[in-house]
Amino acid sequence: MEHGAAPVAIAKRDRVAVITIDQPPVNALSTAVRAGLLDAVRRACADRDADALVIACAGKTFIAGADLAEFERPPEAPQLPEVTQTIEDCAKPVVAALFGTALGGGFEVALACHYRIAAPGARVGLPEIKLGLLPGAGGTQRLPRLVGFDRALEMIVGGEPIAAVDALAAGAIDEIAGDDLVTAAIAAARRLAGASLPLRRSGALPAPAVDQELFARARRDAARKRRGQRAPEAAIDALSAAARLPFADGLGHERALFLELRASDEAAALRYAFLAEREVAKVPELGPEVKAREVRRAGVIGAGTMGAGIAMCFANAGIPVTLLDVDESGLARGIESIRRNYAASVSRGSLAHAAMDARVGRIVPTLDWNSLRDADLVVEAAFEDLDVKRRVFEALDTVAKPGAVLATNTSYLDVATIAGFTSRPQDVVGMHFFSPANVMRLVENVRAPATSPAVLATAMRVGRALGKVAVAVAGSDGFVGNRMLMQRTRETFFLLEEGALPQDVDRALVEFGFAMGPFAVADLSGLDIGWSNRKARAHRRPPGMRDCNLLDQVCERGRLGQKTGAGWYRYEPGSRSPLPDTEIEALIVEHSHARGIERREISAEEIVGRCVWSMVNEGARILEERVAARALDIDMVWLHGYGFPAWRGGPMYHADAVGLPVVHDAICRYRDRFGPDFWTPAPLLEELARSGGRFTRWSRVAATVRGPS
Ligand code: 3H9
Repeated sequence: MEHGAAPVAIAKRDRVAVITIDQPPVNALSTAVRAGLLDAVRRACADRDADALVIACAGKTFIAGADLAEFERPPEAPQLPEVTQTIEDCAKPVVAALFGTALGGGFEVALACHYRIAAPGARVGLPEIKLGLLPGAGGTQRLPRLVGFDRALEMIVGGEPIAAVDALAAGAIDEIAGDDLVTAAIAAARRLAGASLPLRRSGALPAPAVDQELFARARRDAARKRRGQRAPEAAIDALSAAARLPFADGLGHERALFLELRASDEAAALRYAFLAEREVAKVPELGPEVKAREVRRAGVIGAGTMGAGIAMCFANAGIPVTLLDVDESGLARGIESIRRNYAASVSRGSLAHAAMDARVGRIVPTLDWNSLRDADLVVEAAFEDLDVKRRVFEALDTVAKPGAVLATNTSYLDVATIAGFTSRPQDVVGMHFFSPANVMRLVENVRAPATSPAVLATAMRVGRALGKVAVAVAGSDGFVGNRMLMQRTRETFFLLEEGALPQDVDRALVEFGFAMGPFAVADLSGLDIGWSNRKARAHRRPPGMRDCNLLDQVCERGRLGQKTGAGWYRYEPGSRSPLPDTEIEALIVEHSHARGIERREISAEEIVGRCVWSMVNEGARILEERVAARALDIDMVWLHGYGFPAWRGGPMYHADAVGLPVVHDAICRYRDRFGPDFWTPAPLLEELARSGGRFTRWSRVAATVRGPS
């Protein structure tokens, strides 16, 4: 084998130069790969003993895109557009052999080839938008010439990869290979070399005719669905340039937009979010010596909405699960809701009938505690009451096999107390799923002081196996997510009594980037949850501390949210659209009056500042108290469990980006105005603001999880 600049090699088979990229883990296009590929293509083009070229990859995937690690530096030569243009201009046929995930710059390399052949399981796509970018090596110009503008818009602005069969049907690839991809690619290359037809160069194809209204519609959609982000609009601009301009000019336009986005705050935040999603799985205190336990069978206790959703997660991941309830009709309702849920996916076309049957078949309903004997992990999702938890864990302790992981889905109760109901606290861990559990990606894995490292490691691995973003946290009231949420919720109520209305608060936070405002979300999930939580904590409120009881007043009127047709908003029958309600306005105004508060105009800036900085201040305490090990753990909780806009990175990243001195000053101003009870800056925030530090760069020597393994 003849080697180009490492990590790209050329081998000759049947007078075809097979260029193989070998850059683990995903063959990303680092500077070395781009240089090696460019050199290899040039040499193979000039090689008299080669009639054609194949571009292939070693490892588990074709090139998965540009190397994200290089984005913190200015672009280095050779840049990808030069590589793709050299490929397209090659006088000999160039065939791309695609497998795994050919994404971003990787798929752009393939689009510049003269022929694309894919393994049956391959997926291809241009997901740059998810990183705040657009395809920057000809993707916006070549793809529409192959598949049309409708499809190109869908793939580039949507960013979802598509399966090889769909890519073939759309015209994005030319062939699906049988068994041996590289052999099939060589055969295709030989065929093209032997044919007298001119090579099909994507860039030389005419741009299909398109109605400009398509782009106008796409802009309107993007403004609605991806509010506040620049990348979708830029991608649509680049695509519309493909319709208007000659190919070379379109490329120039695309490149200028790409470079603008590459340097944007939005792209930096999304890159952080991408890498943090991977980093979060690597718990600092779990060294390589800690081995997770095998989980082949699971159990779930409680067939309510939460338990049924958790059982579905196991079934979806191929893990058989026993679903136990103590009440026969409750169990039947749970199973019925599972069936309904799956049937809805089948009718939407997102799940095959056979897959539904297989999943339902993995869930075994039972009323008998002994059925949990074989489970390697049991998740308790019973009623949120310490006495109920006691009964469940005492019973579980008598039936679960030795070494089984016993998890509680509690959202507020103390995991250590629950662990104390068993004779094996080292095996008890919190696994806090979010509702609906089969949809929401977040799981907070809560370690109590006695939880063994192997048990935490098992919860982390199971979370990942279920397709979740699992975040390791320590026991604390509300863990990470709800503890920070309590701060924000308090401020939203204070804002109401000071002068805002629910729609003002919601609008400001939606403008900030949340998918929904907090009052609309509360109506959706039901106000009674927050109400009972509030009642349960009433005794903890120090006398004389400011408290707003508007939630009690709304709930006492029977307004419990969408399910009762009214909550913070009103709802027309059969509709889920929140409508501002004069009754609520009157109630709030009356409340302010009764408390002697003079209502005032409150700016969106103040609403966002008080909501977000109160969370960040609590986040700083969460770090100090080691409830979360890193700022990225907190950010992942908020991105995946609470709809914090990914393009702002997460609350802690966002605070860093705004500047900690600015955040600290804002909190001090609120303290001067509203008093120190809720607005004393956390010591860690003070220290970092003073020293020029950042939450996302801050770390301490990791604590180790105590207890036997
Ligand atoms: C682009 O291409 C712009 C162009 O238009 C440029 C034009 C000029 N770079 O996800 P996994 C690492 S933008 C560097 O756990 P999976 C990842 O961090 C890019 N590293 O595996 C992890 O590292 P570690 C467009 C990368 O099997 C390891 O690989 N491309 C990159 O579940 C395994 O990753 C994309 O947006 C990268 N590009 O999923 C694709 N990608 O082991 C982004 C991954 O240290 N990548 N790593 O934790 C993905 O979607 C998934 O990683 C992929 C594999 C589907 C490929």
